[in-house]
Amino acid sequence: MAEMITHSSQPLNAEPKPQDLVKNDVTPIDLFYHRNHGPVPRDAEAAIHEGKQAIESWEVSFEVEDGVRETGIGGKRLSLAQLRDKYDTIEEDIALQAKSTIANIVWEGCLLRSVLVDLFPSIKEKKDQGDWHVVFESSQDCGEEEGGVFGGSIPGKIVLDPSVPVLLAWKQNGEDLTLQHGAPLRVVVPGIIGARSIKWLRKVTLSSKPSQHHAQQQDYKSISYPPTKEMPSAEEKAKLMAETEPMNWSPLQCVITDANLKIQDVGEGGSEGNEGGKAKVVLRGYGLGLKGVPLREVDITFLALPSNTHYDSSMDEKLTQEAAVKQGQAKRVELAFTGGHKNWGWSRWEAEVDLDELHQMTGGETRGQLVAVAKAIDANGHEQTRWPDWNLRGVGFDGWSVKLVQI
Ligand SMILES: Nc1nc2c(c(=O)[nH]1)N[C@H]1C(S)=C(S)[C@@H](COP(=O)(O)O)O[C@H]1N2
Ligand SMILES: [Mo]
Repeated sequence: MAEMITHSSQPLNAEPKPQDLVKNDVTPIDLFYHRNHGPVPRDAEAAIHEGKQAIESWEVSFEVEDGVRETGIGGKRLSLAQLRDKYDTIEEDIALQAKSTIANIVWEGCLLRSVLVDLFPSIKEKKDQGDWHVVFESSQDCGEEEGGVFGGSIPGKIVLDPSVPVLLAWKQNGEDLTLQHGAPLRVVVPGIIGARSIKWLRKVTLSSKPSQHHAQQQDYKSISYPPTKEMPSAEEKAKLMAETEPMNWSPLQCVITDANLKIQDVGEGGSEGNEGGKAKVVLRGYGLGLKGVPLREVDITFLALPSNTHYDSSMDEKLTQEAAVKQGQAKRVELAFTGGHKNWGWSRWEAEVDLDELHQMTGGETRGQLVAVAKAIDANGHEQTRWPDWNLRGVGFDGWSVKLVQI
C-alpha cells in the first residue's frame, strides 16, 4: 500500500504525498485521494459484500420536477445492468480534484446526457437554457450540521454540452469501482470541483432549482472577504453564504509538487565533479486547464531569499509579486497538448535547470534559500491568476505555486 497522509479516518479523508502524486500519469488507485462527508452508506456496502448480482441490480431513479417540463411523465428507474446494456460504454481520462489534491483517473461508464435524452427527449430543447439543474443524490447520510444525504448539482446545460462528458461511472483504471470511491455507481463531472462527482448515486433529478443539499448550499462557496476584516458573526456569515453562488468549474492552475537539487553521478574517476555543470535543479508538478482547455506551458521563476530569511508559506503572495516582475527570465516548459481538443485530464510537467541557468535567473545570488514560482498558460494564451482574492473559507486556491528548492 502506498503511504497516504490521513486527515481523518472517520469519515475517511486522505491523500498521497505530492511528490508521489506525479510519479504516474494515470493515478494508481492506492494513490487516489479520499474525500468523505460521512460514512460509506450501508446499501452500497451490502451490495459490494453480496457481489456481482447485487451490484448489477443497484438502481438509480431519474425524476423530473415541475418547472422543467410542462408534461410530467413520472420518474424512471434504471439498474446498473440496464445502464450498461442500453447506452454506449465510454472511457475518459478525467482529473478529479479536491482542495489541495487531485487524481487523474481513466473512468468507464456511460454518458449521463445519453440517458437523460433517452428518458426525457424534450430536454434537448433546453440545451442552451441556463434555468435548470441536474441534481444528484447519494444514499449517504452525511451527518453534517443539517444532516441529510450527500448531494449536489450542476447546471443542466453542462450535462447536455456535447464537449463535456459527464459520466455515470462503474469502473476506474479498468477495474471495478471500489466501495470507497463510490461503487456500485458514481457521477464523474469533468472540469468541475470534485464535490459534484457524487458517489453511491441513487437519484438524478432535473429541477428548476440547484441542489439544496448541504454541500451545495453551505459549503464549497468562495466568499470573498478581506483578510484584515474581523470575522463575521454567524448571522452575517449565513447571509454571505446565501448570497454567494456555489463553486463549479475548477480554475486554471499549476502546482509544483517537488523541487530538488540533483547531483548527477559522473561515475568513477569523473572529472567534472564540483564545477557546477553537473548539478541541476529538478522540478516536477501538474497543471489543469479551465473548462477542458489544455495547457500550453508552465513558466518557472527562481528567486533567492536574503541569507537571513527562512522560507515559510506566508511569504508566498509577496514572492509571486517578485516573480511577476521577473517573468522575462522565466524558464519555459512547453507541454505536449492535443491541438484544439478538450483535455479533462491533468498535465504533468518536469523541468531541469542547471546551475548556470539558475545563476542567471537569480543574478548569481545563491547564499540564501532558493524558491521556485510557477504559473501555467493555456492553449488560448490565458494565464493563471497570480494570487486570488481572499475568501472566507479558503477554498479553490488557484494562485501561482511557490516551492522551496531543497538543496
Ligand atoms: N456521496 C458522496 N459523494 C461524494 C463525496 C461524499 O462525501 N459523499 N465527496 C465529494 C468530494 S468533496 C470529492 S472531492 C470527491 C472525492 O472522490 P473520492 O473520495 O473518490 O476521491 O467525491 C465527491 N463525492
Ligand atoms: Mo472535494
